[in-house]
Amino acid sequence: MQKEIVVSGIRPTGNLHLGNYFGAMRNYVRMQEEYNCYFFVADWHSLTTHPDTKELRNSVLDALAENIAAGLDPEKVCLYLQSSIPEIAELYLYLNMMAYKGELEKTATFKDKVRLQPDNANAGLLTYPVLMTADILIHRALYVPVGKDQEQHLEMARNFAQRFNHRYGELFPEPQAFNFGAALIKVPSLDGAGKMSKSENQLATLYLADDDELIRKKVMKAKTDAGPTETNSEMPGYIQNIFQLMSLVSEDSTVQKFRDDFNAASIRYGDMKKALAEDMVKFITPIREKAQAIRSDEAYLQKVIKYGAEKARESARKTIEQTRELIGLNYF
Ligand code: AQP
Repeated sequence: MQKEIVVSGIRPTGNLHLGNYFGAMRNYVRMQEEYNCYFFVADWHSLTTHPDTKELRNSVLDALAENIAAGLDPEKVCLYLQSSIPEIAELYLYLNMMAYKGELEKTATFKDKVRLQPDNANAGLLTYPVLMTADILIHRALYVPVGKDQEQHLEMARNFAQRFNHRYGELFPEPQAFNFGAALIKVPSLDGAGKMSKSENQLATLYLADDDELIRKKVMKAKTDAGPTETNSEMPGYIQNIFQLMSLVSEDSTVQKFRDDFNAASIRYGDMKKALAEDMVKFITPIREKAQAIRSDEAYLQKVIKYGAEKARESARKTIEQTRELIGLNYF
């Protein structure tokens, strides 16, 4: 039986963090045996917000190393760079003819980014969901393992796929966000405001490259309060976040102990944060150390990039040929 096709990407805009790990990378690793997986580093996408490319090469290699350290096997999945596949840019061009200014302007991430960079509201930022659709459709993927922040983009990708199929003929499946049937994940930042992110909220984000002391420092600074004064109180959002983070890396019994303490109004947040910090250190340290070792072998990473580009282009070429055929751009 043919394996179902999966695509997902990560922007090389900084060090990868726990949000990237639990929203995306963990599923990449879980899917690599059962699915036909294409995972990429989205270097074109990073240019929409990071026009200065001095750090780009480093960030691309870091992202590759961190993904491999997290368990991705470049022999099992196709691991490549977005800019290695010119066919994606061609598909992006066709899809742009089916994307309307009004719907793009309404996209939440576009509005957010324009607020953050009012002097650089470029067309690439506006058409980000179109390029993301091209990334997915170029391999005709059905599943896209992503975090909750990408839900709206996936809905747009389905719309664009439908429009293409309707206008030129059936070619693309309608891609679905994927988390093994569970709700998509949003890993909250430690200050209780928003999600962990590569370039915003850095002191409230735990990066896979953070050293043990920095992890402890960040966790101990997480927002708490004096604790509940009555049993079975309602839990404030920022405390729920700490429980959510704990449930990602700690034993169930540890989470339950602090939940019981909270309900008994006897919780000591200092103790809870100390336990969380130690479990975070235990979780992040092996990934960080492995990533450092892989990152120091540039020759190996170059090989991964080259091998990935060859495999990804083979699949992309087939899609572009059929796309041109359906549109009527087949002159010889
Ligand atoms: N906090 C998060 N929780 C769950 N999933 C998350 N993802 C990102 N943050 C969280 C998922 O990681 C994948 C890669 O997304 P990205 O490259 O867009 O990551 P980012 O950290 O949000 O980085 P940006 O957009 O590059 O952020 P800034 O603006 O900080 O520079 C996706 O599957 C995403 O869902």
